[in-house]
Amino acid sequence: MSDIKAALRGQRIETPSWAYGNSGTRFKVFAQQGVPRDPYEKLADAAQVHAFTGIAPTVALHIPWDKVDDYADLARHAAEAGVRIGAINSNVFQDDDYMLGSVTNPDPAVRRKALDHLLECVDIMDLTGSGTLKLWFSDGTNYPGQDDIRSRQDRLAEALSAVYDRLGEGQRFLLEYKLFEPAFYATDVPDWGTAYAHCVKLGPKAQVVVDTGHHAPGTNIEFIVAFLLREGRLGGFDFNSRFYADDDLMVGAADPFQLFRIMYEVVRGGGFTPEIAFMLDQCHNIEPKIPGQIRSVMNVQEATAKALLVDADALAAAQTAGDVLGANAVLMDAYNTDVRPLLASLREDMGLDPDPMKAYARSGYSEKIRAERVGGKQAGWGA
Ligand code: LRH
Ligand code: MN
Repeated sequence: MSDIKAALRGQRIETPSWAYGNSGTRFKVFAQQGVPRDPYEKLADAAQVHAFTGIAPTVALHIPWDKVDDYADLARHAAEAGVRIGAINSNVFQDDDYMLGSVTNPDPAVRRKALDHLLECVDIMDLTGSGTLKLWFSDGTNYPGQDDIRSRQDRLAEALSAVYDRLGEGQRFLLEYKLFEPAFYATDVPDWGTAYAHCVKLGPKAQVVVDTGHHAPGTNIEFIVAFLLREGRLGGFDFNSRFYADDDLMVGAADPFQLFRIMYEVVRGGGFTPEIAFMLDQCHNIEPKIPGQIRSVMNVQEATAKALLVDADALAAAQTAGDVLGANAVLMDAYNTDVRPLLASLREDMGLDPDPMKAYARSGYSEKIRAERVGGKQAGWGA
């Protein structure tokens, strides 16, 4: 058990700055009291999640949502709060010029503008000490014939190559795929295969990020994880959960068994390493945001603990013997194990309160920010 505790103690989960701001759907964004007004306050809230879970020391930024005058100062502020800047997320999906695409747009001037933003994000990596650029493109078309699918792939490859060449020492980019939305006919990076093919063409600094909300219903995501790990091209995860589409709900909330199966393939595939970025990408549209992030980190931790509990030798023996039910039972035994006492004791070993949710509620931080953060413009997606 001590080795499992040691592995769990080394777990690192990255929270997204945008989860602390207001978010919603096209129907409504419900503003919440105490929401941050700037990236500094977002980092302060993220530091709370790390303070109570002990395993969330980095925060992903999204540009321009987290645009500041002095990124080095923002990184210093993060360090003072006990966290670090993680992945830098580009945003070429909210500018009017990108209606027909960003790096795949038929207009070379628009493509240039989009590429300049991606290169600016690498500058921000230099200034904040971030080693990871996360690239998601909303690029796609809504009607057959609207644009040439192959030409758009050529344009995409050209931009990715330019970004790849700009990456410095110790820097990489993670290419994110998504089946649909906002494009409703063809998305230019719709699936893991397309992302993988572009990354392999470029080189080892280009890896694939698996957003658990970006697949067709019924997709076996853990197969994709196992495959990308085997290829050495799994760069990370955007964890969330969904009942229908890209719902961005708390990871593990909709399908904790799927999250367990994914983490089992991570453990089995040797992916439980700092090279893999375990990031959350969620929106707390109606629930309180900091407790929502704490709960999400705990959900990943629980799934990971269960995955680490799988009796690998017994499983291998049953698999080799063709013992279908026996093999399945080994995995289900781990999944059906209540790991909450183990994690509570781990937190005590780490000098933390065994119940982060209750400890945060008792801290009075929510009341403090609701009282202090009056006036100013609350942070959001700025859409
Ligand atoms: C796109 C996405 C991407 C982010 C955005 C916040 O759906 O998953 O990772 O840029 O959400
Ligand atoms: Mn994502």
